[in-house]
Amino acid sequence: MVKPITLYGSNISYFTGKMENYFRVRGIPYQLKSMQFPAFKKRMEAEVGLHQMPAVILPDGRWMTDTTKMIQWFESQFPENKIIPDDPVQAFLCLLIEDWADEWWWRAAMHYRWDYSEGADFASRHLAIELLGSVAAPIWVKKIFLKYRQRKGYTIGDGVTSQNAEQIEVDFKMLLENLEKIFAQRGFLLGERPSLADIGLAGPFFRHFALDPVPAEILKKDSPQVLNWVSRLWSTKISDCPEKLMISAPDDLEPLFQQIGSTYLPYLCANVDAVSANKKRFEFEVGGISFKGARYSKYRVWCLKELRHNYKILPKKEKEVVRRLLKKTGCWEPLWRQSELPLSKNQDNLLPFKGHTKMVGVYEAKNT
Ligand SMILES: N[C@@H](CCC(=O)N[C@@H](CS)C(=O)NCC(=O)O)C(=O)O
Repeated sequence: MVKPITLYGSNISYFTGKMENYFRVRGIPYQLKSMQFPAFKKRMEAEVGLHQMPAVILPDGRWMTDTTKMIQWFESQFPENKIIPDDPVQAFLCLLIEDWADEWWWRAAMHYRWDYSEGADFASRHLAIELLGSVAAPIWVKKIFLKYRQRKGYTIGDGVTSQNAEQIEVDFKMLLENLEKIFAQRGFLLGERPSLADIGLAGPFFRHFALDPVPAEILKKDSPQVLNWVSRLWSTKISDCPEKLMISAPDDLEPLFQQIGSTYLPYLCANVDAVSANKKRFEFEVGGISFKGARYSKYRVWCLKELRHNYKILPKKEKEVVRRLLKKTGCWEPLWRQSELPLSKNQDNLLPFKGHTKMVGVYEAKNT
C-alpha cells in the first residue's frame, strides 16, 4: 500500500485547515499529525529552512512548506479534477482571492482569536495540550506564554490597536455580507464545483471564523449560508461535482474585488514601501482603517510579484477581461502602483521544497 502524505500542523491552525480542505476536496489521502514542540521546529528548520505550519512530508520522504506553492505543486501532479480552473480568467481570480484570504484575513482571524479572552482561553488551552505536551511546565504557564507569543507576533505586534479593532471587525462583517449573498445563490464561489477561491477562504474560515467563539457566533446569527458553505466544502469531493463552473466571472464577486482593491492591495503597496526603506514597523491607512506598528513582510512583496506575474502570463483576450474587472473594482491601480519591488535574490524560488521568508517576518530563524 502506498504510504499516505503526512500533514504536520495543528487541528486549529489556519493554514493546516486550508491544506486539509484541499486534500479532502481533491480526494488525496493524508494523515494529520500535530507538530510537537520544541523538537519539530528544529527538524523543520533543518529540512526546509524555516519553521511554519503546516509541513507536508511526501511518501518518498521529501518535505514541503507553503500552502500556496504546495497546492500548485499538487495540482501539477494530479491533473484530473483540478481546483485551479481551466479558464484563465477564473484561474487568475482564484489566485487573487487565495492570496487575499491568506494574507489579509490572517490579521482579523488572529484578532478575533487572541484579543478576546473567550478565544484566547480556548485556543491557548487547546494548543498547550496539542503541541506543547513534551514541555515540562503547568498548563497555565503554557497558556500565558501562548497568548503573549501570538499577540506580540500577530495582533498588537502587527498593527492591531484598541482604536482600529472595531473597524477591522466592520471589514470582516462586510466580507460576510458579500459572501452570504453569493452562497444564497450557489454552493461555491464559482458555481456548484469548488475552486481554489473556496480553498483559499477555507484558511480563515474553517479553523478560525467558524470555530473561535466570537466570530462563530456572528456567523451563526448573521451568516448561516457562509456557515453552510464551510461545512459543504469540508464534505465535498470535487470528483463528485458537475464539471462546469459558471461562465467567467459572476457579477456578485465584484464586491469581493472592491474589498481587495480598497484594503489588501493598498496594504501590499505600503508594505513594499516599508520593505524598501527597511522599516520593520510601519503605519498605514487603508479602507478607512489605520494601522500602527504593523510588521513588514518580505513574503508579501513576493505575493504582489506573483499577482503581477499571474496577470502577465494571461492570453491577450483574457488580459483585457481581467483588466476591465480590476479597473472597475479599484484593484488595477494599486496592483501596479509600485515601480520597484524590493525582492531578495531568488526569493522563494525553491518553494515548496525550501523556504526562507515567513509570512510577516515574525519568529524567523536567526540566520534569515
Ligand atoms: N504562507 C504560508 C504561511 C504559513 C503560516 O504562517 N502559518 C502560521 C500558522 S497557521 C505559522 O506557522 N506561523 C509561524 C509562527 O507563528 O511562528 C503558507 O501558506 O503555508
